[in-house]
Amino acid sequence: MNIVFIALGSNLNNPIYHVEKGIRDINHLLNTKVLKRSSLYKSKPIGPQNQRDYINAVIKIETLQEPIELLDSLQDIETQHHRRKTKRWGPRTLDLDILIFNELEFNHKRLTIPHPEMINRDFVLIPLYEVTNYNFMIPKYGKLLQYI
Ligand code: ROI
Repeated sequence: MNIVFIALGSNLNNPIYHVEKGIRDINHLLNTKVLKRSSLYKSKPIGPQNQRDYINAVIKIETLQEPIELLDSLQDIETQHHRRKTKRWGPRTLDLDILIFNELEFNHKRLTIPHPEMINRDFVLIPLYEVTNYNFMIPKYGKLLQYI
């Protein structure tokens, strides 16, 4: 079984609905189960400010899917939520990012694991702290972030 952390974010058309439905959609993926979820967090947009506040959450899942397979599954869910590829850092109905995948370091043109920006984003780290009780490891940062 793979243990994976995923960040969810939305700031369009009832963002709470999209994040909650996104969690249920992930739980329904083949060979995948949501083990734990964070609360919902509301935050100001990082990046361009002329967009609405975001709702963010992080979940912990177990899955038999491999990284690119899981990426395809998550992109299918984003598409079902009418995610449109607009401008970079623009508003979105649902954004699903793979943060950590076991202890894997993975570099592929479509996907980098651990997520290269996660360490800079409070809207990812704070829900991740909640889900893990501060007890997690980001592979390329060794155990520096394993607090307890
Ligand atoms: N800002 C916040 N607060 N939450 C997000 O999920 C989010 N996602 C993004 C950018 C545009 C970087 N800003 C964000 O993709």
